[in-house]
Amino acid sequence: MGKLLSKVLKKLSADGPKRILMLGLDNAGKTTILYQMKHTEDYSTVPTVGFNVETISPCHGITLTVWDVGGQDHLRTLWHHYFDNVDGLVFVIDSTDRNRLSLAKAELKGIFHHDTMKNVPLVIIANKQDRTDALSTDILIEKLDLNQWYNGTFNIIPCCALTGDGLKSAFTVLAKIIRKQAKNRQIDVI
Ligand SMILES: Nc1nc2c(ncn2[C@@H]2O[C@H](COP(=O)(O)OP(=O)(O)O)[C@@H](O)[C@H]2O)c(=O)[nH]1
Ligand SMILES: [Mg+2]
Repeated sequence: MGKLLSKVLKKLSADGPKRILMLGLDNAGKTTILYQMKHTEDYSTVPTVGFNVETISPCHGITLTVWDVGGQDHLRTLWHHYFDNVDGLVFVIDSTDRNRLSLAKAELKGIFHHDTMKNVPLVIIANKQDRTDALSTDILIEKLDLNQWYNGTFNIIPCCALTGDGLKSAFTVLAKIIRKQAKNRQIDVI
């Protein structure tokens, strides 16, 4: 898994460095995903900046910044430091956490209220799909109301962070959207 993921990330940074944010409620599986990233070939850690913010560089040219959203309003004022020049957002959902789906939705919507985040490519990781009580991606789309409020194309990828299943797909999809958007921007300039 590590090598495949590493290849995807390398491709993603081929045309220049990329800043990716990975956000989600606590317990969604973000740290577990980071652990999977640490198995990539030339992983290196960048010193942690801020309070509960983890920043890693899983391969050359990629910076992945991670924090928990939800329930820590005093930290929100710091978010804008990380919302500039973001190339992609990975939002991690615990597919078994029915009680907090509406909170996850509110947090995700809140992120896109920030001006600098409005057109940032989004991939949602529907994590913990190994569990029998996990909701399907179709149900999650419905519960998160994505068709109602999200303007761009969203992608929701079933994953299991414990095994790494689905992570390669998630980052491949993210890379594709980022590349497509960059191309469109070039066309706009021409
Ligand atoms: N069954 C299952 N458990 C998971 C999965 N991903 C994470 N977990 C567990 O969920 C808990 C929270 O994970 P963690 O990565 O710390 O979440 P974070 O708070 O978002 O960083 C831990 O006990 C993980 O072992 C998964 O895909 N399947
Ligand atoms: Mg964590």
